[in-house]
Amino acid sequence: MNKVETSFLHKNQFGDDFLWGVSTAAFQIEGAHDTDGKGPSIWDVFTSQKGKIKNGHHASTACDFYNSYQNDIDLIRELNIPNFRFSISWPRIMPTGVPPINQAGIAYYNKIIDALLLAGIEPWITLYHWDLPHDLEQKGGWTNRESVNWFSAYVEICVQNFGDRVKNWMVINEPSVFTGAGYFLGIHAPGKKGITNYLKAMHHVTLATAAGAKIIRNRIPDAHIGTTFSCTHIEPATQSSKDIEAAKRVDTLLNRTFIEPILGLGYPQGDLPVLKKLNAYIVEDDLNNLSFDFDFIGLQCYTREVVKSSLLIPYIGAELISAEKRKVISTDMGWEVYPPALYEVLKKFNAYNGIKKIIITENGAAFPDTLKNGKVYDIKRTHYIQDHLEQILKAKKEGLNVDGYFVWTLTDNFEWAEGYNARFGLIHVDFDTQQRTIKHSGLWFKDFLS
Ligand code: IFM
Repeated sequence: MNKVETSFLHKNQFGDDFLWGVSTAAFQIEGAHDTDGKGPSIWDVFTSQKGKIKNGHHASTACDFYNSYQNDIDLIRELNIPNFRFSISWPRIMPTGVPPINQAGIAYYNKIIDALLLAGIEPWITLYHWDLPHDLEQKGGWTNRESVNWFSAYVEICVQNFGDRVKNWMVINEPSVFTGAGYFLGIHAPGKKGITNYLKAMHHVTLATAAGAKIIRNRIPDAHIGTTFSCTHIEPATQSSKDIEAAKRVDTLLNRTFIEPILGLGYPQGDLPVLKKLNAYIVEDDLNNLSFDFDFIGLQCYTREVVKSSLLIPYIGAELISAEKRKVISTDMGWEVYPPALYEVLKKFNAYNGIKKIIITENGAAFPDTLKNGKVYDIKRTHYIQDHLEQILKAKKEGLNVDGYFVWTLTDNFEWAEGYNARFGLIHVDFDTQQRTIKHSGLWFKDFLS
């Protein structure tokens, strides 16, 4: 008998107030890339460039959530999931990133919010999940300090239009990932490279996070405001002092650099000297404007990283040893399956004084699905979720702060540079027909939440 039948997990073990949900992002699901006045985002442009995305995939249609949202909301209800996280596409409501507003875009998100509320599902909005309007990128995107003002104006429009019904807000999704991959490595949109682009983007995004949160607080007094960070448990490859120091630098970069200024601790320049270069972009009062007292912090953890010292890697002097090299079990993303990482990051972030509440706003896995007789079997994903929930239970039993868990993600979708091959959904999507089939993991989650 496999573990699915023997799992004794039930949502009641996590307490009545624990929040259960599922997370998505506009660009990964909506499609309708130029419908009803939407402007191009940096991802529309990036995906149209040759060689950027595996197999030449693009997201012009994606899961067609733009048209099939009602069907997908019905599926969320069928799965007993009470909270739905989605993001607003900035260029859908402001095609060039700045006014004028595209009223059709506002109307679209109003329809989604109203349909969710009618279905008894609580909407959770992410304001920025990586799809910057292309016109703003032409002006430098996040490397331009003006981006803080552009973003603030966009946040104003969102809260004015949706704040009467939406109380749960997340300002920015995973700043370390989109600045690192998009402005330093050039493997995500907008494809920029280099330390200068990266550090400028880092500072402006952090300022924008605090500025956006303040706007929400001022406009929606009863809002529940958070922002999300990707995080990972870091271990040194050996107990040599070189590897331990290297692991500390990687931990600083991946886990601390974006959250510490928000918590009022400033950038961790002492533990990662390259961050001192940020001082060139920090102007008067910036340090005061970097922090905000969030109601919750969203943590998104998928794996751990094992680190060794390496003189060949500039700025950080460290290298990640891939799961493949370590010959450990991994997902289709090449990420090690290591559930204790979730417990470890909960312990780590609980140690900060300034965090009021922690919600796991993303966790999930890309594994291949087996289709047989109209059913979709994905036992590995089911186990992955169960094993991570067990780590949360362990943390809760030890009294650690953790108040919610959102699965990444509802349907298989466009997984950025990986295209459609990495399937993370609780619901299988046939991308030729757009047919949805609830997977075994979705059925298990439904039962668990019943
Ligand atoms: O698909 C992404 C999501 O957009 C951000 N967090 C990680 C997920 C899996 O890679």
